[in-house]
Amino acid sequence: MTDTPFTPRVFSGIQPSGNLTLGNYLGAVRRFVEMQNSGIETIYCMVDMHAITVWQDPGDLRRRTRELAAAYLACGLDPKKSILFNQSQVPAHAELGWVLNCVTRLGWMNRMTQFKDKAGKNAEKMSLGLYAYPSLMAADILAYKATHVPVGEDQKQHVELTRDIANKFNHDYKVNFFPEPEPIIEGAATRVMSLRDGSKKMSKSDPSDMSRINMMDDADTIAKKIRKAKTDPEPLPDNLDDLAGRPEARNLINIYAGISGQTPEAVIAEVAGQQFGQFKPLLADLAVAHLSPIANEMHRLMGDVSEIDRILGDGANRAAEIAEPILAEVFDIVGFVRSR
Ligand code: AQP
Repeated sequence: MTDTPFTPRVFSGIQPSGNLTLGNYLGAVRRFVEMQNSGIETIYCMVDMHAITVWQDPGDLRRRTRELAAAYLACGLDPKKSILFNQSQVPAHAELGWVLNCVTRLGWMNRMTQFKDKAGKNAEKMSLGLYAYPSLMAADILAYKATHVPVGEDQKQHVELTRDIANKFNHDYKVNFFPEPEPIIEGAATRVMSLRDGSKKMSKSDPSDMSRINMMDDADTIAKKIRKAKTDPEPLPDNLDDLAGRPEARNLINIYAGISGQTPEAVIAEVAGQQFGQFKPLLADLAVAHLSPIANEMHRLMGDVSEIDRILGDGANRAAEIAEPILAEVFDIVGFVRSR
């Protein structure tokens, strides 16, 4: 992490828009846990307001928000060390979001690749919320003056936009109020790809369940998905350069490295010469051994949703205590009369 004149503070979030995937886990949640244990203040959110930028069945959204909270806890986030809450319960996100909508330039938003990917040819039919998503994400981060944002590779552009928005706010109002937060993109699996198509990101909302490993999948399902993962007929080489042009093979090596905590270089040296018939069972065993205890703990936690709601409520109170004075200062800076 680089030096910043602002007190280090970590913020990140995940949408409760589907089953948490192995991609979310390796790209984001594992980093969340590492940062929590590094002694910096950490704030982790279930960003339910982002989730509704595309249609969510209300009952599913409620269940998935609690499941995501259960996943955070089962993966090692500790509500005594980190602030855990769902975004809609802290109004400062939406309120700062509006102010930042008025700072953000349309030209910047038009360059956001995630909107283009998600909207495809149907941009006219997408919600205004989906288009404005990155400016609300900037508010999520800046409402806490967060300095570091652990994310997967796909979110890098949004964190860079947050830096532009912070910078323009500071410049327009002649203040040094917001930090320019840094994306923290680390580990062997910062972009886990679909198991069915090595050119597409593994995603909660992919229509094919076989494209991803869900954190609540049972051992047989994990093994089946890995067995059926798309690969090629060549054996594994002894170096990563020779995996160029073999995205599915590279993805499985990265997943193995991400789960085992090794580098992809070390993994390829270990499995050089193996056919996928040998390598896939090794990967399946590793994934099942690592993920099954997390899934079991998630199921246990989901047996008592009132306890999950209590943890989220407590987190929201603590988050609001930090965000409200920052928002009040923003109101003063922009010239809103605070009449009550
Ligand atoms: N495939 C991935 N590999 C590594 N990291 C990933 N992340 C997402 N997919 C991968 C990281 O997970 C965090 C949470 O993402 P999000 O829920 O805010 O939205 P997303 O990036 O759009 O993730 P999904 O799974 O693809 O969700 P949907 O399908 O709802 O859009 C982020 O840090 C992200 O980088």
